[in-house]
Amino acid sequence: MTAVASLAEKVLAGDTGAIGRVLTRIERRAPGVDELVSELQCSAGRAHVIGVTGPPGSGKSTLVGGLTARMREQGRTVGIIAVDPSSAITGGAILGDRIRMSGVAGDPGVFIRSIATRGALGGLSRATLDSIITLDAAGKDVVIVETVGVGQAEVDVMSAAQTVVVVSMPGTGDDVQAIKAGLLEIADVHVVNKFDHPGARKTFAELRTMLRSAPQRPGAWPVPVEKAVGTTGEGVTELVERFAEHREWLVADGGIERWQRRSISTRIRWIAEELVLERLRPGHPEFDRAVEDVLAHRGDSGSLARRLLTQLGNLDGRNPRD
Ligand SMILES: Nc1nc2c(ncn2[C@@H]2O[C@H](COP(=O)(O)OP(=O)(O)O)[C@@H](O)[C@H]2O)c(=O)[nH]1
Ligand SMILES: [Mg+2]
Repeated sequence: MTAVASLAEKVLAGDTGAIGRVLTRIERRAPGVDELVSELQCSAGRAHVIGVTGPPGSGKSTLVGGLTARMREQGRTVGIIAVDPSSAITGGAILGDRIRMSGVAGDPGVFIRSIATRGALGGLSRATLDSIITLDAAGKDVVIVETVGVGQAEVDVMSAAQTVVVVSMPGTGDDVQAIKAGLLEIADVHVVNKFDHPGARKTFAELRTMLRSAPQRPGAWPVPVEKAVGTTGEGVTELVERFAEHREWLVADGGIERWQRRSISTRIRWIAEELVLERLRPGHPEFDRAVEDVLAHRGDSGSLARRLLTQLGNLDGRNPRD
């Protein structure tokens, strides 16, 4: 058995050490990781993938801790991915999250991992999706992805979720922050956290008004607005119920299958793009030949680009640098 096959097998058996090793390979984009995740993807597709986003400090991590505890009471296993690209700069943010989630940290039915991949365009989304696939294949019943809803890269990460939860907190100004950040459109469930704070009712009412005034497509999921106090666990049971309802709605509406199609096509595109880009660059013999041909007027850039793609059609998996 190859090393990749045995590592995949261990993940499928739910081996915590193996899951950790695969997630590290994903984050580092280690050689062979695409094959590994592709193999795991064949056994994925069971987990409910829940994305939790919202402004920094709104209580996402605190809520994720509470939600996880509730799901554990229901006997479900949980994988948590905390996506935090800023932590590479700020340092301790992730550790703080871990401590806040520590109520569930020692539980073998809970796997927590932070991702701080920055670097390449789409690197964050890719590491997130591959990590979700790994935890799903490892048999986690629920995979929760937490990411701060500030930049486009973080919002993009949410496309890997089946149910998107947007956490708001009582505003300091007039606006609900979620609206400013463009999170309104992607929410399947809204929650106004810190309901122990004055001003929470106002935020709640604003959000509800906003949602009611948005045009509703017939048969669409009616996006609920919930209240919570992350620090006491108030509202967590209701949130978990809404997630289950949304999942049921997705199943009936064909949404899970659409999600699977989307994840598969996204990965095919990423891998194909990478295979192509690896070969379409100076130093690759066919590429250099095309450049010389254009220079010597033996063709134009467009036709030679097409010729290169045809040549790439005979991909045999060989690395051109070998
Ligand atoms: N008063 C109050 N504080 C909360 C509540 N939920 C979270 N917090 C606090 O808000 C701060 C930020 O919480 P955290 O979960 O790290 O937010 P995140 O950045 O969205 O993950 C922490 O000090 C929490 O203890 C809540 O419902 N009420
Ligand atoms: Mg957090």
